Formats: sequence, structure tokens, C-alpha cells
Amino acid sequence: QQNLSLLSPQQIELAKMLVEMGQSHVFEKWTEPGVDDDEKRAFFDQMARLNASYPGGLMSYIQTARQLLADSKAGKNPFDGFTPSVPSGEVLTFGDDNFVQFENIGVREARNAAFVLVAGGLGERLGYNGIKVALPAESTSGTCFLQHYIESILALQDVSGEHQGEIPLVIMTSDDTHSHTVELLESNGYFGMKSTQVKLLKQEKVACLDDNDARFSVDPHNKYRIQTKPHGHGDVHSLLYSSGLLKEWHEAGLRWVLFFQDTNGLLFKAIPAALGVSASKQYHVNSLAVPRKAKEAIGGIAKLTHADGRTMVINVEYNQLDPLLRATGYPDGDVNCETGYSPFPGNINQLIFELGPYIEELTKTGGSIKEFVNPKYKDSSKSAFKSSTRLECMMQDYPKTLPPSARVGFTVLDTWLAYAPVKNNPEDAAKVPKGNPYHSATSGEMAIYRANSLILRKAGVKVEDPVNQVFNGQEVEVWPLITWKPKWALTFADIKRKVSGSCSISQKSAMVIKGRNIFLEDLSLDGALVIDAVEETEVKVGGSVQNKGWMIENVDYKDVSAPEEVRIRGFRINRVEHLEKTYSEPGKFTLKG
Ligand code: UGB
Repeated sequence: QQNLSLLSPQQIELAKMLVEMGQSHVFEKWTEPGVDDDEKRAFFDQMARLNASYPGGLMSYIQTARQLLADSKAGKNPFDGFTPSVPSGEVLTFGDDNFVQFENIGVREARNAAFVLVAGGLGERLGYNGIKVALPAESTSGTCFLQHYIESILALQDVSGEHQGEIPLVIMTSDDTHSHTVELLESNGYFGMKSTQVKLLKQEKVACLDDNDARFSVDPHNKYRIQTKPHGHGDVHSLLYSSGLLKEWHEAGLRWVLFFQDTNGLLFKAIPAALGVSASKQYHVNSLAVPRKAKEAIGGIAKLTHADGRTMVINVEYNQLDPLLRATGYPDGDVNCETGYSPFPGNINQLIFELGPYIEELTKTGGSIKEFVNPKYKDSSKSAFKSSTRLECMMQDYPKTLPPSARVGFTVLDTWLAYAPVKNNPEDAAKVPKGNPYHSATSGEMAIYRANSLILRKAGVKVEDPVNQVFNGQEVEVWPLITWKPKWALTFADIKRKVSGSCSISQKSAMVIKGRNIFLEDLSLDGALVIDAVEETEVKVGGSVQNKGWMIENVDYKDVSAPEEVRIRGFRINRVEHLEKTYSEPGKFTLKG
């Protein structure tokens, strides 16, 4: 009964489709024709966007939702007929010959790679008010995650000084993160990357559903809008496909696409070796993994074998692994084995795909990924929801549609080397069961110092043992505060080239290395040292550097006088005394403490 002349033929089609698909309630409270016309037009704009951004359009969204909601109501197990077992993959140990060999291959392969950062998530668990990629990964240099990622990619691009073209970076954003991400990049000159090298792809949200018939939820604040929520990181595949970038990369001769998440300050220490594994084993899909504590909130990688003989190696989300195990002959569910870890490696959701087979698959699927729905029911009749729900999808579910011939593998790396995300707020982190990782801003930062200390130890530096300290209710190891720019060292071989003689670093020390050609030789550090040099300059740092150094001071997360970035990690660095040297002239220099 609305004034149809207001609508374009496409909008009339959309309206008809909505009515036919059982959505006439969305028009129920509309005013008479001629009133609120702008709002009504805006409603159709929203519908057109939702229709265009979902593979197959809204009709397909509603049909899939009905099916998945019916399965959920019936308690259908998404893994029905499948039995899990522990898959075999490549297990690496940092610094051994195997690891070094893979790093060597991987670091050379990186120039054939494109990187894709999924950063559309709001990070509700962390509760930080800004975007997560803008958070400092560590406080010695204040480098934020996005800067660290970009500098790591640039360092990979420059390996051995051969400028072999640019490594593309795609960032998937959402309405929640897009404008802040653009602002962060633009106000920092893209952190040294060319602006044309970075592409942003914004994911759209999907319609929320009120009931098992998949009726759209009308926004309680505006009767001319449908409520929407994020669809999950799985959107990255259809967005990449429809952007045309995959084809462009393929034509440019690229071979790998690496997907990674927003807040893992260790990731790039694992990338070269994992990429080396992909190249050597010719994996179409390679998931990076770490040993996983049973019930830890990361997915487990499992081999699933169907009664009909089909098998796949796939991530099983943490909330599904325990019930699946219980239903298939493991009455204790997800428990640690004699190693103290779950036998299923933990998915850290850093994925390496071979581009050719990836394009081939997406040409068939358009990039749509198997979805799931997770309604919170009011009662056991499962006929009504506590709040609206929506379909979701995960990027690691990509292998679910692959044929059995696809080479799907994984690479397990030491947790201390590869994985320290910042996901949990201080209060929740403090409640994490003892022995399980906090995944907080506190633990994320301390993990960087620990990894750098352990890497230097492995290269022969005597790094003193850490002390235990409590920040925001979380007990962590405090190692010397050691950081370096990715261009200083990407691989263990780089570290070994840059460190020689007899070096030692005391626990209360801090060391920040910013320049590329800085060599530590017979250095004994007991204090704080910050050193930078321009590209053409070589600096040998040695002797005994001793000063009062930097102190770590506790900050309570409830102390609103401190900036949020500081509060959530529970400490700040008080720079009492340090030796800071910047070499801005070309040449060879020696710094003797
Ligand atoms: N993200 C998006 O870009 N868009 C979205 O709509 C949602 C998220 P979370 P999650 O590493 O510990 C994943 O929320 O989804 C981005 C794996 O599924 O941090 O709970 C977001 O910005 C799980 O198997 O994680 O769990 C972020 O960069 C396990 O590996 C990324 O997606 C777990 O991560 C992940 O989003 C983990």
C-alpha cells in the first residue's frame, strides 16, 4: 500500500522478494504513503547493500539461515558421522637445522607472497575503545601492531637488499574499524609502505534474525532499519575474490597468500619458517599452530574421518571440540595428554594458501564459506531466542569445501615464538585458570621480551633469568626488555650474523635496536641501551654498558588517570637512565661501553 512510484524497479523487486520470503513484518509499522519517505528510501538502500554483499543475495541468506536454525533446534551435530583423530603435520623446533632450513626457504619465498590482515573485529573481549591494530605491541618503542606488521612485510620485501617488487598488503575492515584504520595509516604515512601497496576491503554486516523462521530483526531504535551484526572473518575470501586482487596477484606471478589476525606481536617470527614448510611440502593450505592446553579458547586442528571414508584436516572451534570428542568415544572430552597439552594442536588462525589452487576453488564457490549459527535460546523448547542471532563464518573453514586431493597441512611452532594475542580484558585475564595463557595486553607484551631473550640466548648471548611479577592480577615472567625492528633481524640466521663474541644481558636491562646494520660484539649490558643508525651505516656495539636503566612500574587497570593503552597492560616504563645513540652519517662506527 506504499507509494510505489517512489521506488526503482530493483527496489520493487526487493520488496516483493522480502514479502515472498516471509519478511512482510518489516513493513508492518511503516507510516502511510508520503510520510518518512527519506527513511523508507534509506531502508531500501540498506536492503540493497545487504543483498549485494552476500553471495547469492538475501534470498539465499534467509534459506541458509532457516536450514541452519532448524539443524540447531534439532540439536544436529555439525560433525555428524565424523570421528576426530590427531592429524600429522610439521612440528618445528626453533633454531634447529630443520627450522633454519625452512626459514631460509621461506624468507626467499616471501617476495612471492601477499599478506591479508583481518581486522574487522571490534574486539569485544578486550573492551579497548580504539581499534586493536592501533594498540602498542610493546612499550619500549611504542610501536603499534599495524606498524609492526607493515615494517615486518617491508623487511621481508628487502631481504638481502634485492628490491624484487612490492609485497601487497590487504586489510579487511568493517564499519566498526574502517575509518580509524584509514586514519591510522594516513596520519602515519602508511608506516613507510607506499599507500598504493595497501588495499582496504570493508566487510559488510549481515541481517539479524529474530526467530527460527529467520525473520529479520527490526532495529528497536528505527523501524526503517534492520539490525545487523558482523558475519565473521570468513568474509575475507569472498571479498578477496570479488575485488579482483587474486587474479591480479596471480598474473603478477605471486604464489602465496598469508592471512593473519590483528594482535599477535610474535607472528612474524614464525612466518618465514612456516612459509618454508608450505613451499617445501607444497601445501595448498597450511595452518600455523601451537601446542594447545585442553579447553583453551583457541580451536583445535583435527583430522575428521567420515563413516563414508571422507577425511579432512580442519579446525574444530574450542566450544565444539569437547562435545565432539565426548560423542565419539572419548568420555573425558578435551583433556591434556601426558605432554601436559591437548593432543590436538591449537589453531592460531594464521593461514598460508597457495594462490593457484585458492583461485581455482574460489572460482567455483565465489568465496562463500560454510556458515554456522549460534542462537541463545530462551528455554529448552528452543522456539525463541534471548536476543537476535545471525549467520557467521570463519576464514579457517575454507578447507571444508576442498576435494580430498587438496594438500592441507599444518605447522606447529613453539608458543613462545609464534603466538601471544591480545584478546582479553584485565579482569577476565586474571580469571584464566592457572597454567593457561592470559592472552591479555600484559601477557602479549611480556611474550615479546621473552621471545627476544630466548632467541638471543639460542644465539649464544647470556641472558639472565626472568623474575615473576604481577600486573593487573596476572603473574608473568619479566625478561629483559629487548626489542628490535624487523629490518634488524627476521630469521635466526640474521640474529647469528649480528651477534658475536661473548655477550651478556642482565634481567633489569632494556635494549632497543632500531637500525639495520648494528652488530653486537662482546657486549655486556646492565642498564638501558637504545641504538639507531641510517641504512648505510654499520655500528659495532661492545664493551660494558651500565646505567640505572628503565624500571617497570605497576599501573592498576582501574586507574583512569593513566591512558587506556597503559592501564590495560598494568604497567608503564619509567626511563630512569639510558645510553641512546643515533648514527645518522654513513660510515662504520664502534660504540664501546
Ligand atoms: N575479525 C574480522 O575481521 N571480522 C569479523 O567479523 C570478526 C573478526 P577474534 P575468534 O587466534 O585465538 C579466532 O574475535 O574469532 C578479525 C579463531 O576462530 O580475535 O574468537 C578480528 O579483527 C580461533 O580458532 O577471534 O577466534 C581478528 O583479527 C582461534 O584461532 C580475527 O578476525 C582464535 O582466533 C579473529 O577474531 C585465536
